[in-house]
Parts: sequence; C-alpha cells; structure tokens
Amino acid sequence: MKLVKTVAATAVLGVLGMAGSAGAATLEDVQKKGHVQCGVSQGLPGFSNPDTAGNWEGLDVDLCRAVAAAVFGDASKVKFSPLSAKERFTALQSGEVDVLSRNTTWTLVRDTALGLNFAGVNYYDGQGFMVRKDLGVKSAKELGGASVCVNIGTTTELNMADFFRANKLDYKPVVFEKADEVVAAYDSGRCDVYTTDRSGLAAQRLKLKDPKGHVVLPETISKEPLGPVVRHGDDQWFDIVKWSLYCMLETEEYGVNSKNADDMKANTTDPVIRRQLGMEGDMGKNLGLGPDWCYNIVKQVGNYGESYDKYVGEKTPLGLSRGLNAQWNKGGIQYAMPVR
Ligand SMILES: N[C@@H](CCC(=O)N[C@@H](CS)C(=O)NCC(=O)O)C(=O)O
Repeated sequence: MKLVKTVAATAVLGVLGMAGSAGAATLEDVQKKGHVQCGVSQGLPGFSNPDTAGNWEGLDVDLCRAVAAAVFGDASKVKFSPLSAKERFTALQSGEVDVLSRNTTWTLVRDTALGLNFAGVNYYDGQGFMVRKDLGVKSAKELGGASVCVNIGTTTELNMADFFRANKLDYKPVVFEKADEVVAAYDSGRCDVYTTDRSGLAAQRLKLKDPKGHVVLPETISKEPLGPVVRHGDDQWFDIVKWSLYCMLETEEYGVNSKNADDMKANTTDPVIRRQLGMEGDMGKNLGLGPDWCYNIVKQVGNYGESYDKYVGEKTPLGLSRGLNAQWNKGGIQYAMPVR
C-alpha cells in the first residue's frame, strides 16, 4: 500500500514538474537558457534539413532562427530537436521544445484537444500522390487496389483513408514512423504509391534513386496549411512566434530584405517600414522584446520571399512556384497582419 502511494505521489510530481517546464513564461525560460529549442523534422530538404556541415537549414528552420533573432538579436541562438511526425506533439506539450516548426498541418483537433496553438501558416499546401512513371497511371482515381506508403501520425494517413473511402476504392496502407523508411520502402517497390504533402513529395523525391522516374498525379486531395506551433497557456510566447512570422511576411510585402535593411533603417520615410524596423511605434515593447526585434529578423534571416526562394523556390531542387504562397497582392493568399 505504502509502495503504491509513493508511486502515485511520484507520478503526480512528475506531471507537475512537466507542467512547470511547459507552463507560461516561455520567454523567461528561453532567455534563461540562452537559446530557443525548436522542434523540426528528421530531414526534409528545403524545410528542415542538415546541410553537409550538419547545420540545420530550410524554410521551417528560418522560422526558428527568426524567433531567436527577435528574442536575442542573434539568429544563431537556437537548437534543433529532430522529431518524427508521431513524436512532435508530445515533445511540444512536455516542454522539450519551445516551438514546433515542422511542416505541421493546422487542424481543429490539434488546435484544441492537443492543447496547442498554431501561430500562422508559413506554407499553404495540399496532399498529393506519387507513382512510378512506368505504371502509366494518370489519375488518383485509377489507384484502386494499390498499396500506399505513408507516415504514421500524420494528416496524410487520415486524408488517404477519406479519399479512398469517398471514391469507393480499395487500398492497402503500408505505414512507417520514420519518413526515410517510407521513402526507402516506396523506392524499393514495396508499395505502388507514396502519398504526403505536395511540398513533401517535391522534397522527398530528391532522395529517390531515379527522381525523374516518378510522377506526381494531378489531384490535390486535401488542404494542408503548414505552420509553427506553440503550447496553449502562454499568450506572450504565442504572440512572439506569430509576429516573427508576420515580420518576415510584411517586410517582404513592403520591399524590405536582408540586403537593404540597414539602408531602410537609416533613410526610409515610409511609416510602415519605420514601425517594422523599430524607428516608430515601439512595437517590440508590446511583445516584451527590444525595438529591433523585426529588424534583427529581416537583417539576419531575411524576409519570407528570400527564405522561400533560397530553400524551396523555383531555382532550388524542389522547384516549387510561389502559388498560394505568393503575397495576397501578387495572386497568393499570404497576408501578414499589420505591424502597427
Ligand atoms: N503535414 C502533415 C504531414 C507531416 C509529415 O510529417 N510528413 C512527413 C512526410 S513528408 C515528414 O515530414 N517527414 C519528414 C521527417 O519526419 O523528417 C501533418 O502535419 O501531419
């Protein structure tokens, strides 16, 4: 009996301890430890992937670096935790990471029941299918009876089930936890189809033995708004992550970038840019940060368009056109809330 009580007490303490580390005042915790701990993927080219020297880079990684630039004035003050799709939410809930920036789709259940807040959308996407060219398949509607390789713990798994059920098609899911296992299984012919976000298909196809030997089918079967995530219960940290993303987006909209940020800071008379770069309005104070929070982001990390072009855009191996991710006044739906 005594033993049971001790075990129960330890369990309660354990939970409280966990809640403590995952509770409010994330900004204070981050400042104390001297870095932002950012949850990323285990290696998704263009989004979060270690370069040849082992440094993490990509569109999702730049969001982590932006938060570090906003908080510390130093984009390098960030550490990365590579997480599988299945591990990612527990890592955030338990306080192991301060922010999750890992091609994660914003859904109602994740936003509520999982105790999380999505701080915006850094890539509007949708789910697609890839097959070997020599199969001669032209449409997803022809996939009846196919075996489909997929990652566990993803929206991908659920959308796939919806799609086949809605179209009254049989299929055989072949599931793995690690993304590289999914890719390897597909590449070795263990399944006919590989399904994930279209951006993921563009990224993972680079790992196939013969990337050109595969086609992405025309159907987009879901909405996948991908964005950074924080825990419920810390509005200030939520605001910091949210406005770090908006800073990247709104500076692009107003033509501020890493190369002209100093010149703009010294010479611009545009009131919007003056607020973005901290010469007017003291926006940083409202976030609990210094006046240069957004200047540091754009100077050290770049605006959204710079990051997009560098890592996933048409001139990169992923070759993704801006599409939905163009600015709202350039035919897309990326729309930063005003920094004012
Ligand atoms: N956006 C979907 C899928 C995310 C996902 O984890 N996709 C896999 C396949 S592209 C992945 O990112 N793997 C990379 C990794 O785990 O390193 C979700 O949020 O559930």
